Amino acid sequence: MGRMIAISNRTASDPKARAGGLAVAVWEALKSSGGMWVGWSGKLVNETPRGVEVFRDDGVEFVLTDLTHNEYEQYYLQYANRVLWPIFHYRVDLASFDHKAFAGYAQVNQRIAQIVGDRAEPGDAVWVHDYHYLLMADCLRKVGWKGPIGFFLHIPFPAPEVFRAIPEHEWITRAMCAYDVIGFQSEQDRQNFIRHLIEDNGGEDLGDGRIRAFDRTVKVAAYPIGIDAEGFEAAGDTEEASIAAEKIGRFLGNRSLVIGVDRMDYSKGLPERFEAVGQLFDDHPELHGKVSVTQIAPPSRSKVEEYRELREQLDQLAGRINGDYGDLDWIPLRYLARSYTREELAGLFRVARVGLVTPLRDGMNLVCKEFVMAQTEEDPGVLILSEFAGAAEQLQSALIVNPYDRERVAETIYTALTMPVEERRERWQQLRQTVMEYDIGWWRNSYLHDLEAV
Ligand code: ADQ
Repeated sequence: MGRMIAISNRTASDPKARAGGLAVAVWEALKSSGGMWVGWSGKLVNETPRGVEVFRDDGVEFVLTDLTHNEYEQYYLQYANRVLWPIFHYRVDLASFDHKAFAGYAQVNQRIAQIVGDRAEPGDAVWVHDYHYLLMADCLRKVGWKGPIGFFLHIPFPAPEVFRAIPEHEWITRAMCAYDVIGFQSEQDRQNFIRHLIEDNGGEDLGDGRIRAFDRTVKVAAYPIGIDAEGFEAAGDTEEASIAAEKIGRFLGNRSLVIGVDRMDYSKGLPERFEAVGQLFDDHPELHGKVSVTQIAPPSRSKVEEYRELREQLDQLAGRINGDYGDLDWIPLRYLARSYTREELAGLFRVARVGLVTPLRDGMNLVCKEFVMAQTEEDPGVLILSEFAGAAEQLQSALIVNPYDRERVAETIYTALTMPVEERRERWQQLRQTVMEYDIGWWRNSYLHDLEAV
């Protein structure tokens, strides 16, 4: 095969952005084929840029374009983040529909497709990432590209009944069928999409993972994304990790640490999690002063109103819980609205007795896999995982919870805190094996194997 061309909203053009798992996976795929990475530069301008910024780094060619303020507003803030993100996470109540925003979204897809079409050569393969570019294959076909195009959706694909709330759903589905391979995080997502193709759009299941719809044949499969498992394990052994562990140790004393780490997003179930923590201290006064819950949640997308409201809600809830249960020498729930490095997180996870990963919906969720890899055999912590995270399909040895069930989540935290070390070890060993086997390299190879077979 020729070069790989990746398209995503943001690229890892900045070497610092290459630390995360996904960026590394895509980077490796591009490097080995002398590939190209196309996306937004992160800069905003007043008029549609005529040119692009092109540079090479370590054999990978970056092709970046600025967005106009208007494009940013319609494509990114409105359509991607206030239509697709909420709907795909089952939050029809938070979606705000707007035909103009869809037009802007389609235009940016088309503009990026033109940039790629001008540069792609026969033999290349295109790999498109995430919900910002659902229409990309159709746009690429319009500019004459005939080679293979794969798509991977990092977030959930909702039940068809929910997806159909999007006014432009038919247009989107038809455009998606221009892809050759569509990858989802979970079996559930794959089934939702197939059901939508068959029940709502007259598609036909060809029985070999391929579906025929809108006069096209598309391979639809689940490729659960993983992490750089060995790398994360090693991050826990660094000095930076020890320093973070020691720092939080000073605050903890001999209390047990329950930790949560999430982007501040309404899909992550943070208010529900805080309520469950309140319930735990209500039900178990014997834990007062003995447990410290720390939630790390850096604000994201703060230009979107729903995210500002979430921030206020969390401030209030944390204040109330600490007011109700705290004491002169004890803060029950600490909530830090900032981010930490991978090494620091690995150090904090290692100290933690319980990892709380309770999203209301999550494509995969990588934090739970990172939590597993940061544990040691001697004294492994317990993972509490939402049944609505894609990762729950793989990590059945975690304590699986319904994040809406406050009382049950509280009881599960109690179970985790009092679990004997033998059971903790047994569960952790199973989890670790899965996270190691289905790591980020497995994900990339299995996806690219299918794309190359097109
Ligand atoms: P996200 O919604 O961003 O990703 P997640 O999978 O948990 O969610 O990945 C977050 C990454 O950011 C993790 O590597 C985590 O360590 C890091 N992170 C989170 N909070 C942090 C903090 N306070 N400080 C530093 N780092 C922090 C989307 C989808 C997911 C899917 C991924 C990958 O929503 O479902 O798993 O893409 O496909």
